[in-house]
Amino acid sequence: MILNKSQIDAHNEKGLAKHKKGFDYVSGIIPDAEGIIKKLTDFQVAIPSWALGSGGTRFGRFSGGGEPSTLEEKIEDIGLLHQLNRSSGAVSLHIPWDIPTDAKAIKNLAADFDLKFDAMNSNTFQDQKDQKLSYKFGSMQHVDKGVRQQAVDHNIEVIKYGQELGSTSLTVWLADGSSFPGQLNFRNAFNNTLESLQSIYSALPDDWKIFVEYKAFEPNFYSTTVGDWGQSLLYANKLGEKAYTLVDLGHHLPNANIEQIVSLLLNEKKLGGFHFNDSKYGDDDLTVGSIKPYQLFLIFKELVEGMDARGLNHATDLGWMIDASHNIKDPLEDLLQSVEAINLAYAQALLVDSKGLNEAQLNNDVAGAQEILQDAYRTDLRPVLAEARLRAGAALSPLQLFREEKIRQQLIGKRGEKTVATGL
Ligand code: RM4
Ligand code: MN
Ligand code: MN
Repeated sequence: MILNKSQIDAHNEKGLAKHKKGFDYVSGIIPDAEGIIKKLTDFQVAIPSWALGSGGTRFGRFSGGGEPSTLEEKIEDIGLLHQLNRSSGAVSLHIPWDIPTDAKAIKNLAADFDLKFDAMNSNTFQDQKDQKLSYKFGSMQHVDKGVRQQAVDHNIEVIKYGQELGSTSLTVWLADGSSFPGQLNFRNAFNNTLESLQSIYSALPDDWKIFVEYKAFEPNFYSTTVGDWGQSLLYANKLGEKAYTLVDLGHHLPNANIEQIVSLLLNEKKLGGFHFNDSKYGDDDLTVGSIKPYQLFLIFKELVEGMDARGLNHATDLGWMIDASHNIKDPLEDLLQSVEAINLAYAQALLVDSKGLNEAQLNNDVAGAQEILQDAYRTDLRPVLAEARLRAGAALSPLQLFREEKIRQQLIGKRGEKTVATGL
């Protein structure tokens, strides 16, 4: 599915007068709308190949129809998203859910849609059909060296796929841990995992990064071997300078101060990448910004401040990915909403009066500091986002255009009601 330029233009034409009023107003009251537009245009969020179909829970899965059943179709869907918002210019692949059997053809297809390949994701949390040894009791932590080696080999294979596609990072998320007290020797599990990660690290190409993702619980419910940012940071520090921590917003215990974690990881030069989603309870993988938009803004405020303090490029120096699951929404609509929420929080963070905030902090002006943050958060920057899209040739309202053009109905017509995408 691909839209014609004329379809986008017609949609934009219809909304232009109203948009212009909103944009003129907001660009008149904020200091640097042009600067924000420039940064938004550069900022791209990778779409995970495993999130283009309906997700599910262990109780059931309700397919919405028209789901992509091949990697090619998934890339087409991401291409469509990118056409609609010009902010989703990258793909993040999960192996073996999405093996690029003909890497050259896949790379060319992605390039046709102006898409790059972001971090590659390995999978040692499920047993595959023809797999020799089981991950039931873990992968890199396993008491059996053979299982650990199998997990290492898989990750090295994932790196190879990534090299063929032009990716430069590997994300490792482990389900390793234990479900009952006494099941595991914590120190041995940690040391086995470290040793396995070291073997992968030594196979990592020079220009690659490895991201160690942590998660508090699930599927194991008593302990997790990379359970929090402290453990991830331990691994990353021991591995070396190409190793970083990856923060997935849904992987903390309730009420964790994620913005503080982000700030300190940046300070330690160890924040590598991000998985965006939102949650009420645990790893809910809901639409970004749907539950705690203020928290998302506070996280971006720390990201912007921390990256600026170190002279990092916002768009390229960290890996930005969505990691969500769509159980009841149309996956493409859900992803459009997530990208919009990310861009909005980013723009709000760029608006923060950092000089004023610094002064307020130095003067212990607590109320003043809050005013500065909330002033940025409560300024409606949606017209600035829309203006950035308009200038980039995307849609003023991507979701509306998706509906106007009846894209899901067309996809169902093409692919059928019963297709099922690989992934969660
Ligand atoms: C995990 C974690 C990983 C993702 C898998 C599918 O909870 O978030 O990043 O690859 O789910
Ligand atoms: Mn994740
Ligand atoms: Mn997760």
